Amino acid sequence: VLLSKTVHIIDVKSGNLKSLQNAIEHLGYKAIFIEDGNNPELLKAEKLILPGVGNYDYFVEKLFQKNFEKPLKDYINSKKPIFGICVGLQALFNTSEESFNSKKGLGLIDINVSKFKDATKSVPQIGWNKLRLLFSLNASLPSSYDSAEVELYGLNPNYHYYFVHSYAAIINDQIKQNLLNEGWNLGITTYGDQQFISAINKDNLFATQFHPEKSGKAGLKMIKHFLSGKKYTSIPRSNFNSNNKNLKNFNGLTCRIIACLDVRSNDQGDLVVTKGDQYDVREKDDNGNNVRNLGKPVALAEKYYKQGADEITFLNITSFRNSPLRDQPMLNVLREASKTCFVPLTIGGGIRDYKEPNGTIISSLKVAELYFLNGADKVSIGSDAVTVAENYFKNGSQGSGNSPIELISKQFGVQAVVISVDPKKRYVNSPDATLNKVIKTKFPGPNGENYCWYQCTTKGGREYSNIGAYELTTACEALGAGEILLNCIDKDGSNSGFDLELVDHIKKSVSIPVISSSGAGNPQHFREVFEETSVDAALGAGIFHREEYTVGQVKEYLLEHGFEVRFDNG
Ligand code: 1PR
Repeated sequence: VLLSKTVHIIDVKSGNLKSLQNAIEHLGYKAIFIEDGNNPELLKAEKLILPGVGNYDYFVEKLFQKNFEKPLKDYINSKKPIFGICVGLQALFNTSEESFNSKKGLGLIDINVSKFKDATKSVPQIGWNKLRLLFSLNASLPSSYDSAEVELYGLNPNYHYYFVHSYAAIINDQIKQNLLNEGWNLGITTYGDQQFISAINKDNLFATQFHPEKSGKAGLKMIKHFLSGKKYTSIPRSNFNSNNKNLKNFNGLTCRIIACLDVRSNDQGDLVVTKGDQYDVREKDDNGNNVRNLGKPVALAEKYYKQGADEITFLNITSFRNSPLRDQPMLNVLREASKTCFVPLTIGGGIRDYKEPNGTIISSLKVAELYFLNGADKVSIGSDAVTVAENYFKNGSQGSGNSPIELISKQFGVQAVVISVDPKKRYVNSPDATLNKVIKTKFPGPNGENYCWYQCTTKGGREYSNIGAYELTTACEALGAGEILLNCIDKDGSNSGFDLELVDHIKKSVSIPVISSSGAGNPQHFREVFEETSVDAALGAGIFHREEYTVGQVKEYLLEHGFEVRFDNG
């Protein structure tokens, strides 16, 4: 492979780099990973990427421990191109509020990273947002260009990019002006009432806060322009005025639509996508003998990616029966899907500690790491989260420090830990009928009960816990979870719409994003949940598997009704 077709990537084992490698290979380049700054291979680099996923402290500490400081600074001074992603961008600045012991970054740009305020918006920011490009007066834009018509490394203000972070280089107009005066080109994104640096560039140095390798075609285009050194291009004519300012978005984010694949082995031992009604996945017309088979996981994931799914979730729904370390087929699914689906992938099912038959303990952290290495961006914890939350309350609202939620979020960042909740609605006559938080429901129970709570279940609804969904999500947020995937057993497969009361109830319990799941039967149901609750994303399974609607049709419908959605362009 020609050196010009080679990209060196700094790897400090902080999260999913598989997708970045896949994106680079998809564009016809070869990726070489460098795990130590002393590796002489680094001196050969002509194009370097500094990808940072996860926790700032962990990332920066590893960068220094692995002797990258000097070679990185030398590389930057040599004027060869370098591109930082996410925490890789943050590491260029002075320091971050995320750092418990005030670890310093590379200090190349005089800015500090701080945490988003969560009073009026979900934190982390997870989803698809846009950016405005501001060019420094020193930028040598081609003279025929008007700066309003210029793309920077293919970045286009009309496209959406995938963001996932709690911390950012939050700035005001003064800092912005100073940076422009110092010769920096900036991409600025607004999240709620705060604006932050989403892209920054001067000379050979370029970095983005969002993940281009997870931003569909728009992101691939950016990577391609960076790799081929195409710094300034004019915005394609067809993109002008496509920016409809009156669309409703959520603090800047589009309506995020997730396609979910429940995966399990069928009786023949093949891994299939299945779908139940109230979690029963057996065929109804053959006396429940066969697991419903709706297709192959990788092929379906790719199909939904092409339809414009903003994210794809795989739930390994029988994982509690075996060890995921030997669950190679599921790892294969991720590896293959991440080669063609350039949006975030979540994997759930079996993220917990295991005892192997020979007595060896395999930690949940190890299991999660294996999934990240194979292309997952987030892991979703179901049954184990319930046990962890029960212990948290027994312990006087204290974590043990060793739970999967705490361990995984500490190493890989809170944004990588999703809690999958499988609640069942329980009716009661009065608010004090249970110790759990109760709501007044508009839909009285079979005996006229006007109140209900949502009981947590484990093992795919097979076992019940004493705690409610509200209590579970509160505890998990406190322990370091970054997002809630809110299913509902009563609604699952019913095509009757999301349980809006449940969504509302859980949104009140946390400030991390909540994904509503279970019950989507038509595009109106998606509109309803975005209109009537402050949900952050909505997930559908059966509606897409049965081919009643495509993801694209759901988005078209939302757009027609005034909601901002992302289409895969670039
Ligand atoms: O407990 O950490 O091993 O994780 C197991 C995971 O598998 C959990 O996330 C749990 O929700 C899921 N799961 C377990 N059993 C089932 C089952 O169906 N028998 N599926 C199951 C959960 C719910 C959603 C579904 C939505 C939308 N399925 O994934 O996709 O309800 O469906 P719809 O749009 O068709 O209504 P652990």
